[in-house]
Amino acid sequence: MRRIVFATGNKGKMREIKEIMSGFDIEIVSMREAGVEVDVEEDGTTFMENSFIKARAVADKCRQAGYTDDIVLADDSGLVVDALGGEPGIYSARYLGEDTPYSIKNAKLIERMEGVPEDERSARFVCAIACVLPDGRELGAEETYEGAIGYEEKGANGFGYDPIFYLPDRGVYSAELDPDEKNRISHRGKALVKMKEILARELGDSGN
Ligand code: ITT
Repeated sequence: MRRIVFATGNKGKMREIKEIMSGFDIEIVSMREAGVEVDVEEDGTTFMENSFIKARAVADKCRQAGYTDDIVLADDSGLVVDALGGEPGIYSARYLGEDTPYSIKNAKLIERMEGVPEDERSARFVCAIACVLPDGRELGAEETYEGAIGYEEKGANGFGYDPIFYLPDRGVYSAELDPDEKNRISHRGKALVKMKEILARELGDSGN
């Protein structure tokens, strides 16, 4: 049976990816579950470039391991804060150090936003999904999740920067949303649905 190998080592992302793709009738495994884990240097200059760097590296590893029929997907994502010139952007995972707890990264961002007025606190999560098909064809999809940087950490759901990502229209923080609700409106949820549609067209079936 054809399966999708997801080129991510991030547990929060993988949990969401499995939730979002639970309605897709195809087996989804992480690169760890597939035994094709790689740690590549993400030296691209955009989310999409980095996403393809990860997807190609894992696709190569899959082919070497004899998995010639696997579809490989990767997610490169991050938080873009307008008042900080787009930081942390593609460096979101590496911001203040890869292993630094998010409580510290989040506190630092709130501190850097001190004095920034309400209407200049806009921010967005960006998610670029890269796909490498068994025949080498490459497909990409990118989406955003719009919000603002809040004044405190709130909520226990999600991961990473969700506790400081405020949704002005809803009056809640992203980490306060039910997982299903976040997945319905998030950068990752929307980019994966878009990729599903692209894949269905490319593979010439319903994608289900
Ligand atoms: P992989 O490369 O193995 O997938 P990573 O954590 O290094 O894992 P990225 O380079 O794409 O992944 O970095 C994305 C970072 O952006 C992630 O570690 C979070 O800090 C942040 N991020 C992305 N999506 C998020 C979301 O939905 N909620 C909160 N933070 C998010």
